[in-house]
Amino acid sequence: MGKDMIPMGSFFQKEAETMPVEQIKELQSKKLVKQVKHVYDNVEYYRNLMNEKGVTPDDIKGIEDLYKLPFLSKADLRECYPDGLLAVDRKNCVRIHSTSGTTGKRVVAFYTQNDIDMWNDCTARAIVAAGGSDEDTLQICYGYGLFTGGAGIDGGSHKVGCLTLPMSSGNTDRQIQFMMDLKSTIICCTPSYAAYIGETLAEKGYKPEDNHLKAGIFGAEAWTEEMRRDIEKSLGIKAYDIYGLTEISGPGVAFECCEQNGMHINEDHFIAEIIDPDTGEVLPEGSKGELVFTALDKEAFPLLRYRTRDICVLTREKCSCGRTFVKMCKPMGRSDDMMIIRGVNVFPSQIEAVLLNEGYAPNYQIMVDRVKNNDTLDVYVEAKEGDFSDKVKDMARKEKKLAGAIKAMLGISPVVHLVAPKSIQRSEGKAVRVIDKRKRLGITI
Ligand code: DLL
Repeated sequence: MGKDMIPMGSFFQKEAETMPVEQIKELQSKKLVKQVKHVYDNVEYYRNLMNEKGVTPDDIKGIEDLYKLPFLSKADLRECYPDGLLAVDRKNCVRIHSTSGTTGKRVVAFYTQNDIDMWNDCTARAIVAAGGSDEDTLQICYGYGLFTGGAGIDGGSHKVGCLTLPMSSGNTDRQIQFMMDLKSTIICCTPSYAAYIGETLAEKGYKPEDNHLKAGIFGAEAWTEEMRRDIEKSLGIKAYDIYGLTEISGPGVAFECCEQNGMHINEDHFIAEIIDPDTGEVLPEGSKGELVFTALDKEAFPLLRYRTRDICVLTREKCSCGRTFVKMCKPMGRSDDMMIIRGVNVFPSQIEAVLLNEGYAPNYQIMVDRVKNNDTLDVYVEAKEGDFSDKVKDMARKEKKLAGAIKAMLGISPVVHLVAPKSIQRSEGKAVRVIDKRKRLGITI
């Protein structure tokens, strides 16, 4: 069974995507002035931050003044939970999405219909850049629901006119059956799930050329070039990276083109900056630092200078695809302690909160690894005095209960190991709470 060639050089919105850089900057300046006024007038929290810094909307005449604005961080978003940063009437909002958050406080992002349209344009651009068109059958195995992956790609797929298979995540046998029977040509999921599907196909005796896939759009977690090669080989496809975060909309803030060497940021909608994570100083293009986004068109949840905590480099070199948007490299790590495990954002403090809640002392260690392309999460916790009984069944029951409580908080299941009191090494400095063995594979988030 042959595979169709991917038509290259297509754009979803050519005029915007190939706009000369000077024009992009002019457009950003114009939008920024308007957006700052919108936020100042409608978001009391940010107005107060601006007032504290002594900045008014009149001080912002264009992108050259961006540095004057205060940053927003995840801590601000938590403080404003659930709707303290909402800039429009609730009746004008049509959707929310949310990330997992520490100690139960999630980040809740609101969207108006215009926000959804703009976001869908972004994911449509990513699909077309990966060779997608209305000839394609696009299988979405990102989770649908509060997570932005499923709904975000779905909206773009409809805009492009693909036949959309809204599979959501999991149930690999069904994914494979639909992929084969409905002749999916593009698959969208986390890279680790793509690798797992590839392995499962091989186990079932399928060769890469037996499926109809030509491309995959993978993101939401870190992946390496080696992983890209493995996935491309096992599925017989071209694998493209896609980046985004709930706070700024979702997938599609940036996406890869045929060059497959960095993601174009949709600069007509978002301004990207790189800052020194310690000092907040804006760094020149090409420097490694923390990625900061300003959303120029969002109505409901318009974040200005949001610190992503993702460490990365921006480059603006001429790209053979014709797009003029600046490129971000694959995120190289984080400036906070967030981990992404099976596509879910996890903070050690969330696990600690559960342990304390269940009456355990905060003596624990979290071990993360990737085995056969699946992330594993093991939590070692010191049993309470008197907990240690000879009855293995009792211990297993307690471990299961703790694992259930952690799953309820994170949405993913850990394996809990109760260990002898005082057996977890005490540290004289900062406790080493997390051992992330995925680093040996080059995975840094
Ligand atoms: O992960 C949105 C998304 C869905 C992106 C589907 C791509 C595909 P959050 O759950 O809010 O949103 O997590 C955002 O995930 O700050 C990065 O640390 C990480 N991340 C997202 N995409 C990539 C990627 C979605 N391509 C956080 N490579 C971000 C590495 C990524 N890390």
